[in-house]
Amino acid sequence: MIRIDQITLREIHLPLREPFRISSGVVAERRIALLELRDASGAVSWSECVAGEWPNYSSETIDTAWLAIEAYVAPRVLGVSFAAPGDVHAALERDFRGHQMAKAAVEMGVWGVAAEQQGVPLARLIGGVRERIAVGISLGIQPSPQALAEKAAAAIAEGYHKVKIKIEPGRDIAYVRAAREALPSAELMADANNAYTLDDAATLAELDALNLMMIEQPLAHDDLVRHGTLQRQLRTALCLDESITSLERAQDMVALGAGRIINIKPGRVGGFAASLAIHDYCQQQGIPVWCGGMLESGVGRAYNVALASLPNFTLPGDVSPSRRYWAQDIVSPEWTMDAAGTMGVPLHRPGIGIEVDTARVDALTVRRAVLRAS
Ligand code: OSB
Ligand code: MG
Repeated sequence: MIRIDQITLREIHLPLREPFRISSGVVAERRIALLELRDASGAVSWSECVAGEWPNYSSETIDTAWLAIEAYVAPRVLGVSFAAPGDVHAALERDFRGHQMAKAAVEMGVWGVAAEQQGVPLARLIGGVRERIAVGISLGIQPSPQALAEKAAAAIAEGYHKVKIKIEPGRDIAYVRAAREALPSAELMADANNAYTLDDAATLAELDALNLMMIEQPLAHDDLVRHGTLQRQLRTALCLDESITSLERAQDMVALGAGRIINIKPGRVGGFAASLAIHDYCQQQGIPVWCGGMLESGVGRAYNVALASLPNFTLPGDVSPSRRYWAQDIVSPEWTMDAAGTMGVPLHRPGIGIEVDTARVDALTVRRAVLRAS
């Protein structure tokens, strides 16, 4: 039984070590919404809303999520008794469309609180089986193919198991080819964040020659049908990110042949219950999954690490160590990668496995709201 009686919502500003550029925009400083949830029994956990600064990845932003959490999501959870954290998702979906990232921030926080309350690590609570996860890196669009090849080579030398290359029209084939020539046998993939249409199919087919693990979300965020058309023209597997907003969309991907791999981001699908359902469905269907990232702080990362410990997360995720993003993370210990390119799943303490540096969070906070049951 779990009953959340208080949620403290904060916005912090955290500068990235270097700007991150994708086809639809660039971010240099993250605006991150953090939640601190307290259960009636006194158990406390933190969670993070992964909505971006601008609606270029999905329609949500930190500002829409802030409003949605205050006005619609928190009132459905505060003071309500849930038998299990898995029950929160259905309560948030009933007569309440969209706002997946806002819903996920609260829903995942309830999973974190449940782990605290039950005295188990979050990864164990959700059925994780790995003690360490393989780490990949997502490289933003670089100024030149040469610059990209150098970054990719440095990442592989550091131990990363996979290098994801952001692409857009005009910065695609030459860039990926340069990385492939520098790294003939490395696990490389490309992510277009919706930048292409079927008119670009010939360009995308050129990527087939570069032996990529997959091409992520080349076409529009909500377009499964055309991804199906494109997949039939390519040898390389398509991986869907933006398009998979629920279990049903994962089922549609399979029905339409719109892709062969799914990047699961719990924020994009409304939280852990939906992530677990997609994971289980993909496992039955023989579809490998991996955990995506949204440039999370160490708080959001804790949830991604726990998720990536599930059995069908068989491909390295975009769950990189704290120092890849931040001069200093807001958690202790920071997330680290060993020389073998793996990250430990925290299994020796209950809850999400890290402490939040609250003094630092206070210093970085630009707004704050305390929400209670009415
Ligand atoms: O498409 O996976 C994406 C970051 C922001 C928005 C979209 C994406 C990304 C990443 C970053 O690729 C992955 C990470 O957190 O390291
Ligand atoms: Mg992506």
